[in-house]
Amino acid sequence: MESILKAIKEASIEIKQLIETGDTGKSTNQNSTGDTQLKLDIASDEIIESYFKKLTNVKSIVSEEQENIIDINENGTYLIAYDPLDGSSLVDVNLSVGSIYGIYKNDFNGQNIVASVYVVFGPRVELVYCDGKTVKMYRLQNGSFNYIQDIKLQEKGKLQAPGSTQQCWYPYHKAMIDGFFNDGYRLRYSGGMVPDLHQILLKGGGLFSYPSTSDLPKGKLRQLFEVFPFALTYKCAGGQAVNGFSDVLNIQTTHIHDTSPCFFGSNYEINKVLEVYKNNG
Ligand code: FDP
Repeated sequence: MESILKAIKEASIEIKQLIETGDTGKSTNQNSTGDTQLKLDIASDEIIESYFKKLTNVKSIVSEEQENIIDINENGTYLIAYDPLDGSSLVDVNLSVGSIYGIYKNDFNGQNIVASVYVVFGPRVELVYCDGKTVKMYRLQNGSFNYIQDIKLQEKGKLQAPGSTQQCWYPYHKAMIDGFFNDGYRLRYSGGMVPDLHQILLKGGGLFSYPSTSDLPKGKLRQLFEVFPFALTYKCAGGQAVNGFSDVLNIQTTHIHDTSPCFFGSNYEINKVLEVYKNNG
């Protein structure tokens, strides 16, 4: 695992430079979910792939930007699913973006995720590593990632980040979100999953939701690259991650680009979600 972490750190330093100086324009390609790829998406993907291809303990990798799994070493132990530059359309307005990595054993499935990493590229570059037990944050300072703190959620927070558009929310979901606001929760939604979830983790708690909607009944966020890595992180930080009804890591993935409704948060908010969805979903 050390070598994977080292590769992610080195790739992140290159991606930071790319974000600072690279072309934020669109490419002519689409990824498998139909999003037009930005030149930054493709370039970040190439950087990460080149680092992972050098590792003997990696069996295969799959990127959100690519159609298929790439096999690397038949005898490798780890399978890595990654989103090279999540929220890349925010770079041109100079908001924070991030990379997300899920590290699996045996196959790409929620039950088999063993570690996760995300990197936030904001005013500072921070890397959060979850080894399946604890959640540790590192900050890029003078060219190296230094340990800053362990991350632990409180039982209840004060923030909420509600994804998608109200037009497409089901009435019970809207009532739940309104209920949190009526209880004094503050809106914190940048449109970048990585900084939005990072904020809730560092401010002690709250709720990030990307539900099933009338236009996207299976949600928008991808299980392997986005949902499962953050689910592991939130669970190990003392919170929960659910699909509305149960632990999101118990979902069976049938295709590498499958999506799922998802809710990440501290215990109080997630228990409320489970209660509302049990009675309505
Ligand atoms: P984006 O499409 O800009 O890449 O990964 C998808 C994502 O961003 C997340 O980072 C973000 O949380 C979400 O989509 C935002 O979607 P909505 O605008 O539908 O809320």
